[in-house]
Amino acid sequence: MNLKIAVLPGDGIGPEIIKQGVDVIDAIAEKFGHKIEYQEAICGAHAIDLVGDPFPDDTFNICKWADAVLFAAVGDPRFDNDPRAKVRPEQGLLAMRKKLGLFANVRPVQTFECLLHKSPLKDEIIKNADFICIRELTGGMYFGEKYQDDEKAYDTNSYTRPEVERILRVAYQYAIKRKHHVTVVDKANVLASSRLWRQVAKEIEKEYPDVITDYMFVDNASMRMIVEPTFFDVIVTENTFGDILTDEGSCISGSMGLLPSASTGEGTPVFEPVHGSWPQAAGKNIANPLAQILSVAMLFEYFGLKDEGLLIRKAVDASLDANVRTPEIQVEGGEFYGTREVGEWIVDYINK
Ligand code: GGG
Repeated sequence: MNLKIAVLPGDGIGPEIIKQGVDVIDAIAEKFGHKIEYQEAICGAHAIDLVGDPFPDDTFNICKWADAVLFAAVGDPRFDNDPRAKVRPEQGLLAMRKKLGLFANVRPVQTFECLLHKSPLKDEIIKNADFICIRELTGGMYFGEKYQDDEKAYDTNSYTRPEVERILRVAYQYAIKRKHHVTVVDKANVLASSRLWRQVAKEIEKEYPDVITDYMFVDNASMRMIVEPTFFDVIVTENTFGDILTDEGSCISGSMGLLPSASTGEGTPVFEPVHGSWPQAAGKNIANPLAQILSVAMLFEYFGLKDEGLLIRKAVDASLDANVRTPEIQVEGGEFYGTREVGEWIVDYINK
């Protein structure tokens, strides 16, 4: 297969982890005979510094040229410390999703047998946890009208029926290929937007009689995820709740550095780790590249290249089993591997 891939490293640890992702793509392409063409583009704080825009038109054009975008992370504390900053790195990520029409963010949460001890949760509770969160990605508070002055600020959580319908259908499509169970997560006891979600979901669920649908307030879902994560199969929820719940999901896997994601919809799909740019770790060769590498597995799987995805997943499992791990998931007394060394180990495994 010929694939054109846009590579967007972004900020912080982004350039280090994406290099490992690209090396894995190259190794897979070599092994399976695919031809990959890359174009690299700027975004986030790096792009603000260079051209004053976190998602410049040139970057958008490269994304449109590509069959897939491999993205790392954006974010820079310089902007966090300036609450009045007119432009923020995260706006680049939101602009990319909006302009490419990527309304569905698929975030799988799974456990790795050998990392169970790394979770703050009890092994027997989490050991078979395996669910996906379908996060609505182009609506809600992140995109609603905003206002801020020194005395007052607001964000608007707005959803339309078509926006809710299409993301619910994505969730059901996943559920029928999995365990036929959808949990709609909302805050319908308080929020009007959630009541619209629930109303639309009650209609859509009738179209999928083979799928069990249940409804859960987000506060309850966040507790249930900790005390009984095996309850879940497919969670579908709005933008903000999905962002927060999936970070919580990293406690089940054992590290934020393990969760990949795929964002799909109308335009070029984007594959990126769930985690952010971890600026404090930038350049130190300590960031876990596995979320980025697993995002590469999702990229190949998206194009129907199952064996390629499977080999990457096998390589990741083997690296963890062999204790080839970055500091945050290493066993006590174990040798730390760097970002680069974990990536190289996985490439060697693929080349074998
Ligand atoms: N790779 C994900 C990333 O860069 N996250 C930083 C961020 O701005 N997250 C907000 C979001 O995903 O909506």
